[in-house]
Amino acid sequence: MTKIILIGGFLGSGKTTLLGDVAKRLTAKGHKVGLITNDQTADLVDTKLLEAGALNVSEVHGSCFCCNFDGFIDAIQSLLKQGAEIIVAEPVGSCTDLSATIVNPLKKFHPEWDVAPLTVLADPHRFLEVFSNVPSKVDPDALYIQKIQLEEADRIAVNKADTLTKTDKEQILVLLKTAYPDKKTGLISAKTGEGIDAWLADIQSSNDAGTTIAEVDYDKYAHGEAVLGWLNATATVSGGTVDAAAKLQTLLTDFQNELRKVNSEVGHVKALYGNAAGNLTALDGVVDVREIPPAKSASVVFNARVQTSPETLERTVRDLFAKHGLKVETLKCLMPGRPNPTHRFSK
Ligand SMILES: Nc1nc2c(ncn2[C@@H]2O[C@H](COP(=O)(O)OP(=O)(O)O)[C@@H](O)[C@H]2O)c(=O)[nH]1
Ligand SMILES: [Mg+2]
Repeated sequence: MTKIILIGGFLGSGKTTLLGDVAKRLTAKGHKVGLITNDQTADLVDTKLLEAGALNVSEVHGSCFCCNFDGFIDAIQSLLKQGAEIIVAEPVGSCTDLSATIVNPLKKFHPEWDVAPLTVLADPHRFLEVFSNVPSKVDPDALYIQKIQLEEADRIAVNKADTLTKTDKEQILVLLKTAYPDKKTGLISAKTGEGIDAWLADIQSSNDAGTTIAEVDYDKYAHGEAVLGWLNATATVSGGTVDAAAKLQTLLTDFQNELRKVNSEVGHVKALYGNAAGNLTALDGVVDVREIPPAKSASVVFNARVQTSPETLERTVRDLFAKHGLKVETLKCLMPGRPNPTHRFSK
């Protein structure tokens, strides 16, 4: 039976990293895996990054899975036609209410598929912003989205365990057990593989998908998304992409410094630059740049989700690109619209 695995979680929590890791683990066991990425608009870093890892990826763009359920189904069916047996999908990081709008509709309308429990990832720092007194620059309604994501999850995995001390881990495990005594929760690292085999074995053999439907205040949800400016751009590099990793590090650090001047919290900034990939997942976070298999073109792909207006974000990115010798090829900047799901199950 075709297996559908959904991995949700807020921007920057590690979904794409986990998709890549899971695909490799399942492929090594002889399974044919198809991945689905999702975004409000085209030119998605996640898709190109996963493709660079030689994985089979289908992208749903223009709308999130919940508001374009049929587009999601089309993507699944196209991967199945190509022989996929297990589909792993990553919804947009600012989306929630997935149990009501995707998991339960999938179970009802496609009983021929086996839907795995909905896993929601959380970045440990963001998790502590939601559950302890760690101060946060994130808009309260965006924090509300993260809370609902966790509430509706069948499994919660606090990711990036490799960055945590023993004391941090203990604190997070206690908070998880206190807030969600009835859920299976734990710590994983998509980077080192810690906890992944056990989690994967569990969701592959369980049939409790979509058990919880959260009560969602769509006004708060819509506002939590609307505080984020959303920009996807591609560019060419006038000086070529020699020393790509160093150039990307400078580009992202400059961008971080510009955002610091106006104190705009970062949801996720991600970029591909030649054979380098880079991420920034918080305004005060560390720019993470690494080498990847050489990209097919020398283009730069740049995606930013930042707590600011689309106009300010676009101006800042255009100035940044000009300063770094990048010529814009495509650029789309928007504020996510009010979510209007294709289906919503109330129980
Ligand atoms: N240290 C560490 N970093 C991680 C881990 N998983 C993801 N990341 C990093 O977190 C950033 C965001 O990851 P990504 O998978 O793109 O997040 P997404 O927005 O949820 O898809 C990237 O810099 C990743 O390298 C992890 O387990 N440990
Ligand atoms: Mg992603």
